[in-house]
Amino acid sequence: MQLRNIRMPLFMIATVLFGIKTYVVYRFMFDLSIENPMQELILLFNPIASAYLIFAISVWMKPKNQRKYLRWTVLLGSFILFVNLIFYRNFTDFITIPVLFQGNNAADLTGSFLTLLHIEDVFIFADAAIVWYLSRQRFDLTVKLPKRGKIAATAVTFLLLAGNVVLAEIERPMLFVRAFDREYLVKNIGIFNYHVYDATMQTKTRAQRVFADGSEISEIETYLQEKSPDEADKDAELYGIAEDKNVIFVSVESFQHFLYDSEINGVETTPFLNELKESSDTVTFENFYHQTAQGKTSDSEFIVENSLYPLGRGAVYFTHAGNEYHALPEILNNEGYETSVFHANNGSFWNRDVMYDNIGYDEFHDEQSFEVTPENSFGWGLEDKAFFEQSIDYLKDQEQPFYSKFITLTHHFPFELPEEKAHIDKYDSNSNTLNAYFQTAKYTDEALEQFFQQLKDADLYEDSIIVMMGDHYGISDFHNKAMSQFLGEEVDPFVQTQLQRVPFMIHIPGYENGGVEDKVVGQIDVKPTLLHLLGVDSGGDMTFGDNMFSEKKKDFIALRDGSFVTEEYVYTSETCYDRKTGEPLEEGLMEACEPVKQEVDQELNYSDNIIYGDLFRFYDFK
Ligand code: GP9
Ligand code: MN
Repeated sequence: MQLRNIRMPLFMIATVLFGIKTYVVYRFMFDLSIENPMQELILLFNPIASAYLIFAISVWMKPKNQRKYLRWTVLLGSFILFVNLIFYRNFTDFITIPVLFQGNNAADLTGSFLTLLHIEDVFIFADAAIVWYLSRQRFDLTVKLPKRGKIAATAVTFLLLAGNVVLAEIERPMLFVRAFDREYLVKNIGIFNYHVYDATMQTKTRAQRVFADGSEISEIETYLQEKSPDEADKDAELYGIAEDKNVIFVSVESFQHFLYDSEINGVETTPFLNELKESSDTVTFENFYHQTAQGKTSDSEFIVENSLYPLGRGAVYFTHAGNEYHALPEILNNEGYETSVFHANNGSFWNRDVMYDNIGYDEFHDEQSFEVTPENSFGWGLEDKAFFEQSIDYLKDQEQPFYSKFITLTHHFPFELPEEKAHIDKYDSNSNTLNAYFQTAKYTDEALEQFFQQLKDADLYEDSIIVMMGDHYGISDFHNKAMSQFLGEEVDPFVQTQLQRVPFMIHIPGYENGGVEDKVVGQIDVKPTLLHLLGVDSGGDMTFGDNMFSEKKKDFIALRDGSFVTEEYVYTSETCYDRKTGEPLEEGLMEACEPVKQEVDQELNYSDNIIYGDLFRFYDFK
């Protein structure tokens, strides 16, 4: 066929090519779970509807402008898809506007970026190339419709959109109201409409602060008072055990619980942490969940410092760094502690410099405080061993007691390590990420062991307690196939939720009653727990978490996507599982999760309201 015999108008060609391309990308390049034929139909329908919506506007334009408009919109659309795919490969998530404005983070991601590029990505731009080519030929593929034709073409847009909304509503009622899960949104309305939705959310949440007044905070205060154990358990064994001691808090990058006791070819990944877990001077929580969302490390910091939930979109450290908080460093400053953070990355990454200042840290030792050379850095920067070693002098100079947070970096995606520094084999699976994961984990385990020794050598160890926590997952569900191979069981939504467990260990030199605790706890509980250990009364605080040692602790841990874990159940992907067996409850028993589910939604909502409305500005902490 001769190209000039093409009879289809260019805007229709663009619609078909772009629509089908987008479907193929959703279906085969993203990892969206398609559970039934209806979802499959919607997945095919929505890209065509969106493509038509965008390209049919061109019928109102002059031929020359039509060509220009179509060329550039196909290219822009392809680019949006491409950027989302790259982001998805790293985070199994879609871009939101707040994330987009974390520009300096994106710049620092360049190292990971190349690993995230795949050769087949050129396919995403194939339709743009074709449209571009056709629009530059001498034969004219633009349309000149009479007014009625234009109106008819536009009317089709609305029909398609309505069709999409109806299908989505049948498949997932109240999709927009319950939109915790971006994947559901993208599957149902497509990535482009999703971005429009996200922009609307952005405007709405901005307005929320302006219209907030003090009235909401008292309702939340009442809820929290009813829910949480009111008084500090002053008789509890560990109450005040850390009083006047230094607290060294180590946020261990990307460390997941499954690393404990794991082996590759007979070599333990985390021999040091395994040994600590067994020793009586350490309390280890084996059912401790991270609760982070798009803000990753910064979300984990936010949760620990405030015992509030992170936001569902963006990183609070960026979006609400100017809010009023009642954070851990500020409380500890008032108790006479010197407070500091050590992290060998850009001070502005995750907007830390601004947020740390706001929440009361006395000192922030960022990359500038360290000697970073080609020999001691790779991947994301200064390696953990050098990081700890160089921190010791600063630590010695601090006034005691101090509260110091260390954030490690080496065990970060893409988990790169020079060969001579790897003391364990790579795993062997189809995921390079999982394969490499054990090597950097072992490296960090060694770095922690050295750090303990350095603290002893510096005479700091005896007077300190050392808390270690994994910040969030390192292996996203993108690697489920390899993960299933490693675990020897299929990673279903239940297992996926259990994989969100990260280490949490409290090491108390000289203590003899430690051991492994199996209570369900999470990052939200860290602040009240630390205050308990330090003997600081947190009665007047507003926290969504509880002291982990309290008998009256709330019985659920909410994850940011609305999933939750209780002693009995795990609720995720709209299914209630028996936590002990991992089996979904039978039809009819599903309601077992319902009351907790309502509470979880309520609680996440309250926490969001505090942040969006900056409600602590109306509250007097005692
Ligand atoms: C960056 C480091 C890693 O400074 O904390 O951040 P992450 O990508 O894990 O959020
Ligand atoms: Mn992290």
